[in-house]
Amino acid sequence: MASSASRQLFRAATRAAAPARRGFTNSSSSVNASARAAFRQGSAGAGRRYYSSEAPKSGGSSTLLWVGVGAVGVGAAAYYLTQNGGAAAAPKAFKPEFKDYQAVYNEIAKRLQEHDEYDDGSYGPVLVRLAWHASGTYDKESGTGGSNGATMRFAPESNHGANAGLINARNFLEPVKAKFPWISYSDLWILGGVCSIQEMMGPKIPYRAGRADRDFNSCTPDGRLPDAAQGAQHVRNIFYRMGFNDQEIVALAGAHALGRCHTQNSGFDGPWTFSPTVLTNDYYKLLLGSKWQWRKWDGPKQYEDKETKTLMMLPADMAFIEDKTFKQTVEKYAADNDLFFKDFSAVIVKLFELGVPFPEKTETFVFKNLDE
Ligand code: HIF
Repeated sequence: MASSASRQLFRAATRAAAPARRGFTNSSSSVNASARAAFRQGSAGAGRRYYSSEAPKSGGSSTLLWVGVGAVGVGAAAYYLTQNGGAAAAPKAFKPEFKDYQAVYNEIAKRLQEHDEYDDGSYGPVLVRLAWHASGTYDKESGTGGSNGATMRFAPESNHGANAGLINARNFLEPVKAKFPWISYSDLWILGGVCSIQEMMGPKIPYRAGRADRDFNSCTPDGRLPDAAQGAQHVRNIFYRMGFNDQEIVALAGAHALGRCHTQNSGFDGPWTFSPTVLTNDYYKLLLGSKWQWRKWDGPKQYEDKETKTLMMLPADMAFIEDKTFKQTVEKYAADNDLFFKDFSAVIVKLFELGVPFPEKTETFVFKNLDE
């Protein structure tokens, strides 16, 4: 099948990219070259340019479904308490420790490996997007939104256009929630993002637990997440509202090295890099180093790279080189992957913790990767 051939080639490209990243210097052009070769071969052979995506297994999530799942969660927690003391003994509150969160991390990482049939061979990118969309609703003025609540389980937030396709990520994490019912959905979704970044060869992402789930009354209004069709001013408005500065916005943007756009979700189509399941600074390198032109198609306005026509940029991505201030930071990260990793780790932690009222002295965990 065309789609599975292209997926396998992506995985080959991913493997080719992996060792080079470990001993990273300042250039991964050889990585790019081999990944590009594999990718091109795939496109030619497959007769389609780039898709590996399948239609999502089920459509939008309904409130009912998620309320149902929530009830299962509560039931499981009750079961857990019964098994661990029961009603007769004074119920001892279960206080999860580092090892318990590491066990959840390991379970997610194992599932990532087992379910490599999805998209380009990994649920990682869509899990990162879930963690970001859960967090990116934050408004620093009102203190509303953010990752504390996991309100995307409910309509109307689950049906917001920007969240299309994230049902795949939420469903992927359901068996993990069932196995570890003590973890809140809000902590689990962020842990899913942390685990995915680390397992996709990104930097360590320090993690703090303590988010509490909320009900649909805390759903944020539509329109808090960025509109990909707009430019620098819009991107600034959205991220300034969360409390980020220009350097931090550009450091975050490197996450678009991961994953792809899907016509069935956003209307846009294609990946940003040749190795969409490995985090590198390739997003910045390609943004600066490739020639970009409008794609001629009957979809929304997006760019394609002139050379291979297999990669894409959104109008909002292009803002990072159209705007002079943004562009200077893009140049820094394109030249130095270690600097990108350092700044990316710091800023994604900030994003994932927006609006979470951690008690003082909340412990910070740094998880071991599955292969460590
Ligand atoms: Fe994305 N992003 N994002 N994004 N994003 C998409 C996919 C991913 C924007 C738009 C889109 C960030 C910022 C912005 C990821 C991670 C991050 C898609 C495609 C769109 C349209 C969805 C689909 O069709 O399935 C815009 C306009 C942003 C402001 C510049 C963050 C910095 C880059 C904050 C970020 O971390 C990831 C990962 C994906 C891939 C998801 C997938 O399913 O593969």
